[in-house]
Amino acid sequence: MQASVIRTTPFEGQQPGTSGLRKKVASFQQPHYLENFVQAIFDTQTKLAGGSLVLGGDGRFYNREAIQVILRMAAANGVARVLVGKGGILSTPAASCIIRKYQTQGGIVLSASHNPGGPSEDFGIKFNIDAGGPAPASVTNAIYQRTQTIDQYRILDADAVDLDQIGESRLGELVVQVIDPVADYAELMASLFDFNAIQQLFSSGSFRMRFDAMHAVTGPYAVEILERRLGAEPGTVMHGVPLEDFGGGHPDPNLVHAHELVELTSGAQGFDFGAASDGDGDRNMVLGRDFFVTPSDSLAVLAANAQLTPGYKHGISGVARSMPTSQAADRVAEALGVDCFETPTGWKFFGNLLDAGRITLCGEESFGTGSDHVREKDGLWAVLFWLNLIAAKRQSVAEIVHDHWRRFGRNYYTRHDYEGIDSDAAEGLIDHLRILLPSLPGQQLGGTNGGFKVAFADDFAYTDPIDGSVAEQQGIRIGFEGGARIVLRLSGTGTQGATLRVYIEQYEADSARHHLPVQEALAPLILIARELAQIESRTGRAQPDVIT
Ligand code: VG1
Ligand code: CO
Repeated sequence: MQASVIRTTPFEGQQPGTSGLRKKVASFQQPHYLENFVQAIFDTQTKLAGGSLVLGGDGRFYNREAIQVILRMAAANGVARVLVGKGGILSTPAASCIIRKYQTQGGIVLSASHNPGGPSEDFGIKFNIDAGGPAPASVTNAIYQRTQTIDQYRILDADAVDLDQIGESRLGELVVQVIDPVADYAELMASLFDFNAIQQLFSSGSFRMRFDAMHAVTGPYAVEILERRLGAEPGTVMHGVPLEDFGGGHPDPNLVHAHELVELTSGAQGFDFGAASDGDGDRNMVLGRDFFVTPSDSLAVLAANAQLTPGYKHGISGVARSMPTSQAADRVAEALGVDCFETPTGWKFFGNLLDAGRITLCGEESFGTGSDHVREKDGLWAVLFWLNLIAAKRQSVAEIVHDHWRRFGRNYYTRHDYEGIDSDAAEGLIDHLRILLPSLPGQQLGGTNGGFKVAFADDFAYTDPIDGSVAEQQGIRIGFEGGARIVLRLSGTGTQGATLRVYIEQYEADSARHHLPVQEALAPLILIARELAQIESRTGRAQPDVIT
């Protein structure tokens, strides 16, 4: 077997976004496109030569092809060992777990997360560092810089590796170790949560749940953990077989895309608990009977009750949330007397805080919750955390959240997404807001009676408290007296046009007012956001595409 050096030229736009490089499959299928990016990883992450690497993906279309290319390139670039998930499968949190457990020099995860899959849909690749988390900007920038000057890559001439047999084989000097993608992760979960209590909950017969894996990567993980280890009834896991196109669905666990689960948990006969995860297994949605837990509330509830689980019985050192995430967790942190950090969108910003022990839990409004057990958000972990709380408190999901609101107040919260809008129009909208920012503080918006007075308005910038790195222009924040907020930013994970995200939040201390329909409770602020940002005239959209 021989390594070839292939001449190549740079591609435009290989800049990783919020979470890796995501493009249409057709982009990745262009000759040299994937290879250039992978070579840029090997050229800049020099510890990989002679070291080990974790490799796997969410099973979407092009996953297996990409893995074969990366294995041959790893061999030609002097990587000593690659741990690859059987069938090419590794969820994002499992990849993080395995990087940490086996102390590899990093990992490559193939996923476009919640974006649809298939020949005409999306593919993605991201590099995770040796701590197990997504590469920080310093690393992704270096990789991107390299893609702009690359003129050759190295690849071994070899046959495809059998990804479906657990065990070791060789590709030139490289040892390819096909591993069980679930075992290490399941063991970690068993060490954090009270599996006996959850088992009893299932065997009591009075608690029934469904987990919707959305034909994405968590199917095998959920079947092993929920059905085999915890004894949930067979069939608890729906859509449990990973498919290359996710069965034609959109593997995004929210009220729109997981509507089947919403229906199953509705009405008097509905299931007590419903949960779903996304394409790569790092997101979670939690439902009770006739009850939706907003991800922001979920983070706050987990923080307030963490000591009820074995893994967090000593309490939490601190909590962090992404900037657009509601301030519900801030109130819990204050009550617990621990720090609460506000970071830009994207999991990479939690890494330093977790490594430094400054936080134990962290989360994002986008159905992401996690802790210091790995360095990624973790969908199934959040579901197990909720099951542990339900078992420990012997309360329903709705009761747990209502109690929480009574104690801390309720942060009404919604996100409105305008998808696939014209990129120039989207940039123009944000530029217009940037110009408005200095004039906003002190203004009364939404009418003088019952209106909202602007307390601050800025374009969010973050200085990492550990390494001092600065991230600017991370979203428009308009804060009002009393804690209400409007946040607007453009998505960094889409592959077509632009997506405008509008996040709206309002605090309500009075428990007599905790039961309003969310969109109704937030209607005045929603109107303010639409008018201030001139959404309809600039984007041509009268309504958002997705409301969560
Ligand atoms: C979105 C979410 C963000 C999340 C990111 C990756 O990014 O808003 O909170 O970290 O997806 O999640 P954006 O830039 O489109 O708003 V995943 O599950 O796609 O890895
Ligand atoms: Co994801």
